[in-house]
Amino acid sequence: MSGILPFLFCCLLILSCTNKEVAPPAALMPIPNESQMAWHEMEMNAFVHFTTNTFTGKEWGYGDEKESVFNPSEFNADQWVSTFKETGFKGVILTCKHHDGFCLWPSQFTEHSVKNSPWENGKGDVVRAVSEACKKYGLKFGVYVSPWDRNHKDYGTQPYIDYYRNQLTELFTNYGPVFEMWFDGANGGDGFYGGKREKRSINGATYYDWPATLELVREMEPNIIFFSDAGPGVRWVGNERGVAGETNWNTISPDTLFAGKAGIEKLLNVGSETGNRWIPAEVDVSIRKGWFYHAEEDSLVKSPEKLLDIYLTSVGRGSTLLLNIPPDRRGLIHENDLKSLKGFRDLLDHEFKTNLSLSAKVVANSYRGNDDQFSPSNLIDGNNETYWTTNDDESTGSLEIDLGRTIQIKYIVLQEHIKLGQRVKGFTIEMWKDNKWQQVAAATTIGYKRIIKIAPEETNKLRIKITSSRACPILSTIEIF
Ligand code: FUL
Repeated sequence: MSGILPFLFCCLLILSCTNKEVAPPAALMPIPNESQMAWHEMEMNAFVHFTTNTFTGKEWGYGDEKESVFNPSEFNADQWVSTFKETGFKGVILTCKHHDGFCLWPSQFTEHSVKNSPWENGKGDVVRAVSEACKKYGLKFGVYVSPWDRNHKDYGTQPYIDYYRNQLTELFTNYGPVFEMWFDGANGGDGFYGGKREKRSINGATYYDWPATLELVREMEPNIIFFSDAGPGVRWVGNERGVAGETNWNTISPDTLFAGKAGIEKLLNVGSETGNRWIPAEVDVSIRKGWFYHAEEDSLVKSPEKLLDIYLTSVGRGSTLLLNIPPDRRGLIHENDLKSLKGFRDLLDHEFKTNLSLSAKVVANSYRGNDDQFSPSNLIDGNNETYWTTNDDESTGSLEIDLGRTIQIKYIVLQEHIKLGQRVKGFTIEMWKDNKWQQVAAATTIGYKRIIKIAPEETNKLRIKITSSRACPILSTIEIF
């Protein structure tokens, strides 16, 4: 009896030593919250600018437009949303109210809305129609409600803030769920203001008391993502050309940022490696020259090739694309825009048709604790939840991908496992050519997704070197097209 217990204890000790679990890396803070993570995964959303401007030919209505001008002849939200669905968009953000103050829903707090327009005898509701079409086609619904209101008599004083909050309550209680809310940076200036026709300036840092407004909305929609120049959910990318920074950190320190602050475009475009908050950049850009439909821009709709370029400088740089597609005076997406969108979808399907990494083999110079749960094969298993990573004391790594045959390559897609933080600061891509490794690309950040386009080349082997990382690199995906 006396010898058995020590013997069992030794067995247990040996077992626990040989089966020792290798722990995953600790998160490198800050990290995305669940809503932000879902937002990253959406990749492409549609933006819809539609209001009296569509009928007056303006981009910024003064606020004195008669409600009677709003009169789409063939309004059909199903046509919009089904088109977005077919093109691959996952959400829609609608200008429920632009700077002119005209409301696309029959708000009880103003006369300046669809209820006083001839459209559907004042019984129409664009917000309702779009939110319902989103439910029907399985897209998420978001709202743009301009804080600047050139129509409202009280703009610039506290009663307007109360009005704005009443409208948010109306929208969020009647039209949800809402996944994202847009606060525009354009704020204050001249306008109608109930007939005063004057210039009103506000202090962008204090006037709106954003913390209280965000709190009010969060009570109604706890998981909402707030877009503004500085977040707090997602930030503006700093331009309206569709271009995220070649270096693009999802992190930034927003302490001194606020909507409309001048001179922060470059910072918003690139983010900040040591930023203390996760506030990724959203890339808003219009398929046309303007944000609203103008017949004279019918020939200026961006081509499918241009849209693919924009895709590569937005989604391909770790951001989410918010592409504006403005309906015309009929209340339909114009034929030229439809054609471009369809061409864009066809191009995406053509360029990213067969992922060659699914049938490849990948080896790494090292992987965490030699434990299979962190092995490089996770990079090509088609599962974003599994990943390759190294030991904590390593901040570089080398991955060799054997394609098994010589084939032409044009795109390499990399993804970091950002749930544990954004880490990679630099990487290179090499190809095996003429019996040696030849570098074909060098870049900085990866983030949620990085797409590297190269001049099409034939090869049978690729090497990806992580040359610099803030902590041990964690990659979930390599795709090759
Ligand atoms: C800007 C606005 O002033 C434009 O009219 C448009 O809505 C764009 C998305 O944001 O700041």
